[in-house]
Amino acid sequence: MSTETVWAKLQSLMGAAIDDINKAADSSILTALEKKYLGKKGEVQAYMQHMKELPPEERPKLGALVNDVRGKIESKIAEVSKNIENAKLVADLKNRRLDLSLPGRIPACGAEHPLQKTQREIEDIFLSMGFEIARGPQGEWDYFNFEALNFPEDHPARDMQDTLMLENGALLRTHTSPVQVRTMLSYAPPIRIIAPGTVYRRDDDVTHSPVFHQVEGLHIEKGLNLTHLRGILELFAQSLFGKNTKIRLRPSFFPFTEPSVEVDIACIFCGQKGCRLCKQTGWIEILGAGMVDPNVLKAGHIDPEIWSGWAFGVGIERVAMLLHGISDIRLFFESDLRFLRQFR
Ligand code: FA5
Repeated sequence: MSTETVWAKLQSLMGAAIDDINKAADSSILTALEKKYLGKKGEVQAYMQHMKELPPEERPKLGALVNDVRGKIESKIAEVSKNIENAKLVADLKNRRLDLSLPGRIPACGAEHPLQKTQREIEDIFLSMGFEIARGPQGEWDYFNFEALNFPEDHPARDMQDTLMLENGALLRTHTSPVQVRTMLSYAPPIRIIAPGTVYRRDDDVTHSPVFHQVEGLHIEKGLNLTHLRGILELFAQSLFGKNTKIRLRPSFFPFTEPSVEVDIACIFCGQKGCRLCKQTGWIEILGAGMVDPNVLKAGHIDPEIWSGWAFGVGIERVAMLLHGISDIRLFFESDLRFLRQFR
């Protein structure tokens, strides 16, 4: 056979192969055709046997021809195979009667707990004023929770905080104030910290929980006085409750501050006209505060002749209840999704 004859035959073989492939209805037919034409013993390969009949200079041409035909058949098979796959997919989708207009499935997604959110908001306000975050243990020594804070042993002031005792002079801290002394003992003044955390008391009603959360604030510097405390707390109240929020300081008593104050905000519910939530007074108490008692500075190894300080302690639940108009503290701890979802 001459090269021309082989070429002509290969052309017609390719035509036949392409016709067959175009007609293939499924992938098993395609596989059979691939074997028939391109397999080791297939029809295209068979032409290589004519190689020895050709003069040596013609042989590379035959090789190239066979490869060319093989390549064209291969790409035709690939093309038809893809078409068959697509047609199958379309048929599948039709058979499944997939309704693309149905709403998708929304995956269950958690959200920040309202107390966590309120804590973070309080932290952000003080962090933006240059305060740092300090922490202390929840299981605390009597010394840090009471004695170093100027509550003498057996003093009636201890009754203000009904305490859950552990063993060997340890207890569950009743407030975050022990972090004041721990911080003073660890860092030299000036000090400017807030200490958020969980605290415990033997308390249980709609506004009091046995487990609750406070944020302590402590600022120690030279020459501080009550007006500095007032300025910072006013900024704090305005950042949380709105920029026109007014505050007032009322005399109070804590063993670890002198003077001590309770801080009220003008009622955010009635605009001071008087309502159930402010008990018709126009004011709502939000926190306790005062100038750090010299005895507490001494317990923290800080000289009260040189340094002075102010401190405050705010209940996170109380703030969250005010911000969201919640009247029962227990809602925060019941993990009822109908309640929690409202804070997403
Ligand atoms: C104290 O705990 C002081 N350590 C605060 C303080 C710090 C004063 C620094 C001065 C200087 P008090 O017992 O008032 O104070 O508690 C502070 C806040 O914690 C209260 O205003 C209230 O919002 C919250 N609180 C107290 N007991 C409970 C409770 N059982 N459940 C929820 N919140 C509570």
